[in-house]
Amino acid sequence: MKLAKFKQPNGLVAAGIVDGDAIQALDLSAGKFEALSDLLDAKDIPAAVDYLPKRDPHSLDKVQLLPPIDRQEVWAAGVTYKRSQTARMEESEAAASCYDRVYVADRPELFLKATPHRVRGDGQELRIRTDATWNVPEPEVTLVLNSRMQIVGYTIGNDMSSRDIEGENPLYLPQAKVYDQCAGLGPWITLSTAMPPREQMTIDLQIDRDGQTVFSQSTAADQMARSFEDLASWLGRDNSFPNGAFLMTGTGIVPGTDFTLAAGDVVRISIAGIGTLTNSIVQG
Ligand code: DO4
Ligand code: MG
Repeated sequence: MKLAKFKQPNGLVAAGIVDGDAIQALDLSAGKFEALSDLLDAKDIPAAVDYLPKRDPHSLDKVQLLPPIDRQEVWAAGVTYKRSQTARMEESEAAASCYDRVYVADRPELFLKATPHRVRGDGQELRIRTDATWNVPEPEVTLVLNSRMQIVGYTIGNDMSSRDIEGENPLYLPQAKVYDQCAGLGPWITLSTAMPPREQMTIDLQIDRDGQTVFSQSTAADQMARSFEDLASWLGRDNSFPNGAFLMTGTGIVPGTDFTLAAGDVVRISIAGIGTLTNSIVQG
């Protein structure tokens, strides 16, 4: 089952259920849910969705999808794949030992990535900072957590990163990672029960510039050095999430040192079991 947020042709925002090429708005109020995040907190989400009245279906290409977030914080894990460890160590000699140590440490790197207004969904623009010169998208399997820190679904995340700022000094990480339009989420949430096993969760990144593909690479979630459950349980230590949370689980794909994103680029991230998140890039 896939759940989304979208703008209906009448302009009103709704939560919806995606089936093939169609999306149907759900009447959340019939279940006393105020928002999609409340539905994601239900004890039995498929049963709750079955119970809700549904409106006439719309063709997906006729509606504007929105990021499937309401009030949740977006957190991110770092250096969970070997490729991320080596790329960060190349970026900064001074911080190399931090990345080396966190890759094998029990405690993961976790950081607050975005609040809802900084997030964009499928078909919307993501930004590179005006004061950054070396920027990359980071394609990440993203956990959808309820308020009990259970993994109820998965979506695609793009953890946009300014490598020159992060590489200059690790204390600049929040500025390299958190700014307006810094996070992509979507196109929707696939409930955990409908996801393939982790070893079949392939992750593909493609970047197009002026109609040509300038970068493409694939990995799979089973290349990750940690489990999803381990990351979720670290995030929930002494930390409460009354509205649930999104947790980006780290990137296994980092383009080489000679690559930087440019305004006008189109970034496509596909994850098996979810779909494709497409965003064009703007600067300033
Ligand atoms: O420590 C820097 C951030 C790492 C990160 O975002 C990742 O590995 O995905
Ligand atoms: Mg990342």
